[in-house]
Amino acid sequence: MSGDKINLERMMHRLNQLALCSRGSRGITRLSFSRESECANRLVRDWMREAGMVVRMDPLGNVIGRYEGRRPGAPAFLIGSHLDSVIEGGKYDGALGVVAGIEIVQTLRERGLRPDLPIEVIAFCDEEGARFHTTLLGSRAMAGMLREEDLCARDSDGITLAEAMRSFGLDPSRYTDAVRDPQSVAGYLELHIEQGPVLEREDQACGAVSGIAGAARCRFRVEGRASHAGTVPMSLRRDALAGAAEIVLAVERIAGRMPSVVATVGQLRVFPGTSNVIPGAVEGTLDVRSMEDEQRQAALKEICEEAERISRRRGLSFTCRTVMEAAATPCSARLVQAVEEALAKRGLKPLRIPSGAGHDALAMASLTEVGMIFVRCRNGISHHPDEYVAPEDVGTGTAVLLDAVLELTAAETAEKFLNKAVKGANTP
Ligand code: HGY
Ligand code: MN
Ligand code: MN
Repeated sequence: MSGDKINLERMMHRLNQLALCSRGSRGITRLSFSRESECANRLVRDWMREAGMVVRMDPLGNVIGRYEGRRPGAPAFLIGSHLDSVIEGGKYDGALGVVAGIEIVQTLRERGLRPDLPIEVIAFCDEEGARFHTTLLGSRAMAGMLREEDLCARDSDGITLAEAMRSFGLDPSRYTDAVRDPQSVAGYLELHIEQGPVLEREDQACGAVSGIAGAARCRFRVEGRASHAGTVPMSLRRDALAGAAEIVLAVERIAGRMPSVVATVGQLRVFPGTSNVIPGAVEGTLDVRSMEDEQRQAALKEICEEAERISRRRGLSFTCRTVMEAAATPCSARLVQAVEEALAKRGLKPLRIPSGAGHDALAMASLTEVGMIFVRCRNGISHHPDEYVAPEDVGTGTAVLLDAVLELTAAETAEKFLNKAVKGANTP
């Protein structure tokens, strides 16, 4: 069996159907626990069933399809990605990995093939964190890293994650039931667009991911004093937005001095936010990443110290809270090798690319061995309506995924998993 047998036309049609599950008219906006995400979940559930999988939704809202293997009770090999998007993002980020996972199982089924290990395809509910700023929600829950306090995160309308989950028919108090037993899984492989320029520069459709950058996501608040915009002299103001603006420039300056670090203030909310009131408070998000954990931690420390200095000088207060932190994570040598063998099978170079972007694989690495396959995307553009992947690259990436999964779920390469008695795991 070779990866050439996938049905590319079906995949492109499904990617276009998923793209319709979006709010607004510019790019893709499909936030977690929204009408748009329910629309996507429904499609994915139907496709998983069509592919011969038994489908369930876990307590966090991850949609999981299972295709039994020939060895009953053997740990499952996991593939998948996320269904949520950023605001006005692209139609391939996350969705491509879910559609590709379903496609390879459907291809196996249509050819009457059953691997030794069972395969599970996972459509994670919230990787981006675009709504609650709590990224990797679904995968962190599965890996046992979600904390009760995460359920109290609020979106821009003040709705908590727990309330959003309840409105979706989920019981947030059962979040710990989403945790998987490490004994019940045999690895996780995610296909994802590169969201960067390397594959284009190397003129190659796809490559193996060597590791994923560590990240810290923070929320900060700058507090001053709201006052009349017409009567307070400039020298007597405690303008929270002017202070926040100086802090944003300090973030850019500090990260700019540290080659392996990137830092972004992606969101600023001004209070009370009317044109004739001096801003009394500003709330913002801070995203700091690096392949070097010490560099990331040093950058965050220096940013906060500089923000406090700026605030003191301006008679403001500055507070900052880390809402999510993940260490830089290497991919498993076993999975990288399987991907490189699959690349070589197609005459592709064994390219290894570090991922500056975060992925569910970052959280899943706390549960099991992880690997990723990157697919070329035009000009490296992502998190933007212009995100684009050529259909032939979708086909090549999915074929590489199928070949790698066939290798990783076969008895001779998975024997260390096959004779592992699955100790009461919650194998669904
Ligand atoms: O933010 C990221 O790196 C990913 O797209 N969630
Ligand atoms: Mn993504
Ligand atoms: Mn993304």
